[in-house]
Amino acid sequence: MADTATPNVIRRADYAQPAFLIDTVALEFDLVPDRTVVRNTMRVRRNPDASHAANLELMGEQLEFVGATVDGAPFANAHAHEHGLTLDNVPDNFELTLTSNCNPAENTTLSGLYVSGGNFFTQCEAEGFRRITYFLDRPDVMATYTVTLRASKTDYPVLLSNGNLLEAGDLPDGRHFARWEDPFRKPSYLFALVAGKLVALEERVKSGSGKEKLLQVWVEPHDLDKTRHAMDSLINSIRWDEGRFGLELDLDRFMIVAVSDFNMGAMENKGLNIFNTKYVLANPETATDTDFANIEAVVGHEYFHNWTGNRVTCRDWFQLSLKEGLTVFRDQEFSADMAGGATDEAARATKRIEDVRVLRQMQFAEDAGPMAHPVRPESYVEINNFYTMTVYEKGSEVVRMYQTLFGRDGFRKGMDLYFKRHDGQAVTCDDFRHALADANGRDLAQFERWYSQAGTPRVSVRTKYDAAQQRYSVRLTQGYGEAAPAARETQKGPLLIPFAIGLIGNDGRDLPLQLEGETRASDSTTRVLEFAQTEQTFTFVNVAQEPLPSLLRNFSAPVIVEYDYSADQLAFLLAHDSDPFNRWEAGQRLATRELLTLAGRAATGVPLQLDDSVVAAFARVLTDETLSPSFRELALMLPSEAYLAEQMAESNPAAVHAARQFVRKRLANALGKDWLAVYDKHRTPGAYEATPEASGHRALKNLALSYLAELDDPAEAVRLASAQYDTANNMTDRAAALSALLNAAAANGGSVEAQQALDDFYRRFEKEPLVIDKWFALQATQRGNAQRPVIETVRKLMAHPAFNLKNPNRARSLIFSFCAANPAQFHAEDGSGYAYWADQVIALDAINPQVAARLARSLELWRRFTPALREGMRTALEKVASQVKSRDVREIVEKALA
Ligand code: B3K
Ligand code: ZN
Repeated sequence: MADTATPNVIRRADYAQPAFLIDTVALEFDLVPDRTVVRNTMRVRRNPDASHAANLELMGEQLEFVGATVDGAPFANAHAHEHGLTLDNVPDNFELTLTSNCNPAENTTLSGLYVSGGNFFTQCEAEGFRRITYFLDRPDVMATYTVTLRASKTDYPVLLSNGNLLEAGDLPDGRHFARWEDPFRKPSYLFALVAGKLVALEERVKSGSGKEKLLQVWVEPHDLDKTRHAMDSLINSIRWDEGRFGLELDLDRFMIVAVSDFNMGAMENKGLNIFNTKYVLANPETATDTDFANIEAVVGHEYFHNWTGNRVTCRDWFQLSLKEGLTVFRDQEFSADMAGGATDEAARATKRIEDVRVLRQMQFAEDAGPMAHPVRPESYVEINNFYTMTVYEKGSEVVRMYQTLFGRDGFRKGMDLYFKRHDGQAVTCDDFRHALADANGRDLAQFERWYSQAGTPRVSVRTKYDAAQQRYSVRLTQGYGEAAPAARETQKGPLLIPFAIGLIGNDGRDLPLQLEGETRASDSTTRVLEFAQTEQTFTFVNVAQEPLPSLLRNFSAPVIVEYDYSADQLAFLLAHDSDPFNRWEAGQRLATRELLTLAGRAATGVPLQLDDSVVAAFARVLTDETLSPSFRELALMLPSEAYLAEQMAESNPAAVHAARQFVRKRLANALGKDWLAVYDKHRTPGAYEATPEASGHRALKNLALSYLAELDDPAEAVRLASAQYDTANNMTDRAAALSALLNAAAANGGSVEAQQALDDFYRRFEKEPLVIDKWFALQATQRGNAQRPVIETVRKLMAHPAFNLKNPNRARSLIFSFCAANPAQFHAEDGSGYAYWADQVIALDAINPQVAARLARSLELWRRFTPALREGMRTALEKVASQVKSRDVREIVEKALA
C-alpha cells in the first residue's frame, strides 16, 4: 500500500551497479492456467565492481513463494515480501533454485505470464519477468537461458521459447515437453515463452554468409491466410539489415507469434518476437494499405532490435531511447528504402512526411505538457509510462541528426564502431554518442543536450539581401519559447542543430550555394548549416538575385521554424521547392495559418471566409499530374484538428472543427469537378496490389471521395461511396467508402445508406476481430451533430456484445478513438466526454494499469484549453486521482494536476 500512496521516484542519478550478477538461468515451467509452477535455477555471484551487500534482494510480484535451495540444500533465510524475496547472508558464488507459483489465467494486466484465447504468452519488458519468477529484473543483469516447458499435449501442442530447440518429447498423463536454449546472454526483459494451439507459415532462407535460417510466423489456425505479408516483411528486413548495416541474423531460427490480447504493438524477445495480431495479420479483404505499411514497419522494427537492443542493450531504463530511438530510425529508413530505394527522393519523402506529421502532432504536444521529459529522462515513477513519443520519435530524430551531420557513410562508420565496442554489453546513450563522435573524428559534447533537454526548440530566422554586394545573410536564433514547466527546468544552453537550407531563385530553381570564406559554390544546392550558438549568422555570397529561402529541408532537426513567409511565397514554394518535404511543408504552413485565423473567428462568432488564393494553391496541387498521387494526397490533407487546437493560445476544439469543416466544404464545392475527375482517374481496377504506387492511387482517390462527401449536395458522393462499398475487393476502399457515407450522413442526421453499410460491414466481418475493431473505431471517430452527439453512439456501443474492455485493441478501438481521435465530440461543452473518460480510466485501472495510464494521458493538456472546458477536465482528473490505485495512472494524473 505504501507504494501506491507515496510512489517512489526512481532517479537516473542514483544508478548503482547490481550487488550480484546472474550468469545462467535454467527455467522449468509446469504450465497450468490457474496455477503454473516455475522452478528457476540460477548461477549467482557477487559483482566484483559493486559495493558489498550481505543479502541478495530479488524482485518479485504477484508470486506465491514455495521454497529455495542454495547449492542443493534447503535455504531457510529466504523471506518473501510484497516486492520480492530477500535471501540473507548468501555465499559469494552459488547455485540458487527457487520455486514459485503464479496464476496466468487471472492476469489481466498482460504483463508477465498470461492466458489469451486459451494459449499462454509472456510480456516481460519493462518489468514483467518479476511476475514470472524472483530475479534481478534489470537490464544490466545478463545471463544465458535454458527453458523447459511442460504442458498438456492436447491443449498446448506447440511449446516455444527463445533460441534453439534442444529436444522435445512426451511425458506421462498426456503431457509433453520442449527444451529451448538461447546461446546469447540477454537481460530478463527479453525472455519469452508461448504455448498453445498455433500453426506456422514457414520459410527457409540463407543469410548473407550462406547459413540457413528457419523463419516462422505463428498464428491461430484460422489466421494462416493472413501471414504472407508479415513473412515477406521479415525476409525484407533481414536482407535490408545485411545490406545497409552489415548486420546478420545470429540465430538458426527466428519466430514471430501473433496474440490478440497485447498492450502495445509488438515485442522483440530474442528469437521469439511476440506481436499484437494487428501488426501481423493482413490480407486484402481485412487490412488497409496503412495496415500493410504498419506491419512492414513493425516487423522491421522488432527484427532490427535483434542488434539494436538485444545484442547491445540498455544499462538502465533511462537509456531506453538508446534502443528505441535508434530502432525507430532504422525502421523509418527501412520503410523509406522499401518505398523509394536509396535515390527516389520523392517516394522517400512520403514516408518522411508521415513520420514528421506524427512527431509534430504527438511529440510536440507531449513536450508542451506535464509529461514533458528529455529523450533520456531523469526520473520516473512507473517506467511503462516512459515508452513515449519523446523516447521513440524524438529519439529517432536525434539519431537521424547524426546521419544528417556525417552522411550515410559516416553514420555507418559510427554504427560499426558502436558494435565493435559494445557487442554483448548493456550500455548508455553516451556510449552511442561517443562511438559516433570517435568514428567521425568529432567532439559531440554539445550534442549531449539533445538527450538531456526537454521541450521543442524554436528557431527563428531573419534574412537580408544586399543586392549591391550580392550577399544574402541568414540569421538564426534558437530558444524554447514559453516552455512547459516540466521542460523548462531541463534547459541549459544552445543545441547543435543541423539546419538544412536551400535558396530558390525567381524561376523556381535552386541557386548555387557558396558561404562566405569559401572559394567556390558547393555541388549540392542544399547545405547543412551547423547551428550551435544561441544566435548565429550565415552569409551566402555571389547570390545574383534575392532568393526565397527553403528552411530546414527534409526536416533536418526536430524544431519549430519561425519565418515570416507571405502567402504568395508559400504558394510559390508549394509549387517549386526542389525539396519534396518542404513543398508539402509550404502547403501545410499556408493551410495552418488560414485555419488558425478561421478558428479564431469561429471562436468569437465572426462569419468565415476563405481567400481565393488558398483555393487556387490547392487546385494546382490537385490537378498537377506530374506529382505522385501519394504526395498529392499528403499535400491536400489538412492539418489535423488536434494539431491545430494545440497551436491556439487557448485550445478550442469546437472552433477548430468549425474552421476545418468550413475549409473542407469550401475546397469541395469550389473544386467539385476536379475532385470527381481525380476520383475517376485514380481507381485501381483488377486484383489488389499492396505496392506503394497502387496504395498512392487509392489514397488520393479516397481523399477525393471524402471531399466529395462534403459537397452541399452529397447525392453523387453517396452514390459513388455506396457503389465503392459494394464492389470493393479490398479493405482500404471498403473502409474509406463507409467512412465517407458516415460523414455525408452526419450533416443530415443520418442516412439509410450509411446505416445499411454499417450493418453489412458488421455481418460480413463478424469473425474478424481486427475488422470489428475498425467498425467500432469508425463510429467512435465519426462526425456528430447537435441532434446526435457521438457520445450517445459510444455509450450504446459499450453495451454491444462484441465490446470487451479486457481486450486492449477493442478498448482502444472504441474508447481511445473517441477520447483521443474525435476532439470536437470528446470536448463537448457539457463535459459528457470527460465524465465518460473518467469512468473508463477507473474501470481500466482495475484491469490493466498500462492501458489505463495511456487513456489517462488524453486530458494531460487540460490547462491549455479554454476556461469553459478546463473546469470540466479538472473535475474529471480529480475524480480519477481520488479513485485509481495503480502507480501507472497515479503518476499521470498527479503530474497533470500538479
Ligand atoms: N520494446 C517494446 C515495447 C515494450 C513496452 C513495455 N511497456 C516494443 C518495441 O518498442 O519494439
Ligand atoms: Zn522498439
